[in-house]
Amino acid sequence: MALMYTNTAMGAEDGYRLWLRYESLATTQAESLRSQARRVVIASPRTATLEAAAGELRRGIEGLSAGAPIDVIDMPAEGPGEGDVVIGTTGGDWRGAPEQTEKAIGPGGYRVSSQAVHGGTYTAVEGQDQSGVLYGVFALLRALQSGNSIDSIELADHPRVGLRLLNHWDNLDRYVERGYAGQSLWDWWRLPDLVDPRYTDYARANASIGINGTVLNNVNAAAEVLTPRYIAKAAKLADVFRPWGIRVYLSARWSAPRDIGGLDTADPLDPAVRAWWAAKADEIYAAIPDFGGFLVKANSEGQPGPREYGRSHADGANMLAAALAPHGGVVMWRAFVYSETDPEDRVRQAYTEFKPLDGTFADNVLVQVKNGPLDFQPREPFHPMFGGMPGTPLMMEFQLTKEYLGFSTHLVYLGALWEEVLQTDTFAQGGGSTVAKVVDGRLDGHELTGIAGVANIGRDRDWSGSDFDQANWYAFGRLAWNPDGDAHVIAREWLQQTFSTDPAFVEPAAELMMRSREAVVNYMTPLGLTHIMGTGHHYGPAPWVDDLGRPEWNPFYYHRADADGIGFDRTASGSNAVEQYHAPVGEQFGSLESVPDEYLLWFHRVPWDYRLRDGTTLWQALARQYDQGVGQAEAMRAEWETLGQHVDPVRRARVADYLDIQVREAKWWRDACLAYFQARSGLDWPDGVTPPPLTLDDYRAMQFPYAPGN
Ligand code: BDP
Repeated sequence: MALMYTNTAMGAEDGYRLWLRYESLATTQAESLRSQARRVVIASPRTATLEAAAGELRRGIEGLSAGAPIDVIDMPAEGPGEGDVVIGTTGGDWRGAPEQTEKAIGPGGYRVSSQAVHGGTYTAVEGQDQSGVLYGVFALLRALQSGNSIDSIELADHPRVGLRLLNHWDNLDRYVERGYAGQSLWDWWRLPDLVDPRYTDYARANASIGINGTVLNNVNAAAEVLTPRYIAKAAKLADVFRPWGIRVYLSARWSAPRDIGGLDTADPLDPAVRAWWAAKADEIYAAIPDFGGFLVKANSEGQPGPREYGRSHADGANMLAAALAPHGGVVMWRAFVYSETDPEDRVRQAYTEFKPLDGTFADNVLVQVKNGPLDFQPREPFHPMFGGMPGTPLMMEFQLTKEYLGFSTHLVYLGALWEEVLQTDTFAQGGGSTVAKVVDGRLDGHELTGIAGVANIGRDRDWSGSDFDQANWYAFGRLAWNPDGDAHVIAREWLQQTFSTDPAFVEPAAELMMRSREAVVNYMTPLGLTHIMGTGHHYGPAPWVDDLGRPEWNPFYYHRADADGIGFDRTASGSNAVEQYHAPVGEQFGSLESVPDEYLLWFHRVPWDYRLRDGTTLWQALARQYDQGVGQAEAMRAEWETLGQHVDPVRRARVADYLDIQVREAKWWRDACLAYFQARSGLDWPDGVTPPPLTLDDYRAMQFPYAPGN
C-alpha cells in the first residue's frame, strides 16, 4: 500500500494529537454535550494549573460538541448554573457539602459528579489538590471521548504510586539512545531562548495519563547537563511543564565533580565531593524550585560510580540524597548493574550486590529496578529484587521504547507485558505479594513509591514513531497511576480515544493488541530463550554471536546450544539464580516438573529430545513456537484489513505498512534462528516445518550499520 502519509493539512490524521483528538461526537451526543457543558467555571482562586485545566476542558468540549466557543469564567456570585462545568479544589464552599469518596482520597485524587441546580444539573470536577483538578478534567474528557454521556456522570480515582516518571535517554546533541521516533524533543541548543510549543503538548499528553515527572537526559549522562548553561535550559522546560503538574529531574553523571567541578576525586565520602554536590543542588533549586531529583546509573556498562573508590551503591546514593534532602528531592539509584569483570551469572549480579544493602539507603532514595533481571527482553521472569528488598522503596523501570521488541515498526502492546509483571506473585510475604504491591508500597509500607518508563518519544510528527506505539506511552501512564490496572481495559480506552468508539472495531482491536505481545515472544525468543538479538543495535536475530569481549555480551552465553542441548542452567546444579526467589517461586522455576514452558530455557538446560508436557520434543516445540509467532503476525496483518476500515485512510495505510514490515521481520527471526539451531543441533527438520529460504551464512552475513538508536 503506497499511500502518502506526510499530509499535514488540516484534518489529516498524522498522529500528532495522540489520544487527545477531541473530534466531534455523534450528533445526538454532541447536542447533549452542548446543553450540559455551556460554560467552564473556575471555583477556586486561579492558578496556572487551574487555568491549564480549564483551557483543556474548553478545548475538549468545543471539539467534542462541535459547538460554539465556551467561556471560562470565575465562579459568579449567584453560584453555578445549569449546564456549567465547575472545577476547583475540595474544601471550597462552591459545592454543597463535599463528600470524601474513598476513591478520590489523597494527592492527585478527584471526583467528577453531576449536581442538582435550579431543576437542572451542573457537572462538578473536584480535586484534592491542583493536580487532582487536572486529572479530574482529563478523566471527564476521557469518559466523553470514549462515548460516555456527561449526564449523571460519576467518576472518582486517585493515583496509587507517587512518582510516575518518564525517563528520556536523550543526549545533549539530540540523539536518543534506543530512540526510534526521531531526534530528542528537547532542542537543547536553542533553549532557553526558543520554546517549542510541542513542549506544552508533551506536558498535556503526560498530564492526561497522570505522569508527573520527567527525567530529561540519558542515564548514560553527560556531566555538562549540570553546568549553569544547561540548568537554565532545564529550568525553562520545568516552567513549561509546571502548570501541568510535571516536575523535571536530571540524570547525574557520578564523576561530575571530576568532569566539571575541578576536583580530582568523586569519592562519596570525601568532604569536598559532598560539598560540591550540596552546592550543585542549591544551584539547581535556585533555578528550579520544584526540581525532582537525580537518576543515577553508576558502575554499570562503563559508567563511573562509587565502587571505583571502594564505596557501596548505598554510600553513593546516600551522599547525593543528603545534598537533595534539604530541598525535598529524591535520588533514583539504578540497580541495572553488572560488572565487566564479574564471572557470576549476569542475571544474579544486581540482587547479589544490592540485597546486602537493603535498609541502608537514606529516606529519599529509591532503587530503580528493571522489570526483569536481564534487560527488557520480550519475556523475562520478574526481577527477584521485587520482594527481596523489603527495607527499600523499589521503583519499577519499564521500557516503552521497543529496543528489543521490533523498534517502532512492530505492533507490540506492552500493556500486556507490564500487567504480567505487575500481577506476578513474589510470595515475599506469602501468597498475594504481587510485584504491584511492592511497587505501590502496600506490601512493605513504603510511602515513597515510583514507576519509571524509558520513553518512546521523539520529534517524529506522531511522537512515538508509529500509531500503535502511542498506546505504550498511554498504557504506561495508566498503569503507573494504578499498577493493578487492566491492560485490556486500557487498550480499549486508548483505541476509543485514538481511533473509533465503534464496538465492532474496539473489541477485536483490543484483543489484537493483547495478543501482539505473545506473537513477538514467539517469533523472537520462545520457550525462555533470551538476548539473541544483533550486537550493538539490537536489530534482528543473531543467536550465533559468540566472539565478543565479555561472555555475557554474547547471545551464545544465554542459550549455549550445541549437539547435546540448549538452555542456561540456573538451578542448583547451575548458577542457582532460582535461589534468589522466595519459596515456592524458586522451587517452581527450579524444577522441570513445574517450570512454566515460557521460562524453560531461561532456567534449564535440556536435550533436544526433551519432551514438553504436551509430548512434543523441545526441537519440535521450538520450531512450532517460531512458526506460531509468524502466524500470529500474519493474522494481525490480515485482521487489519477489516479493522482498518474503521480508521481514516492515512492511519489505516500507515498501520498496514508497518504490519507488512513486522510480518517480513517475524519470518526473518524464525528462519534465521531455526537455521542456526538446526545447525547447532544437527537434527533433521521436524515434520511440517519448511526449512529457511536462505543459508545460515546468508543470515549471518547481514549487517545493519545505520540501524537507529545505537
Ligand atoms: C540497555 C541498553 C543501553 C542502556 C542500558 C541501561 O542497550 O543502551 O544504556 O540498557 O539501561 O538495554 O542502562
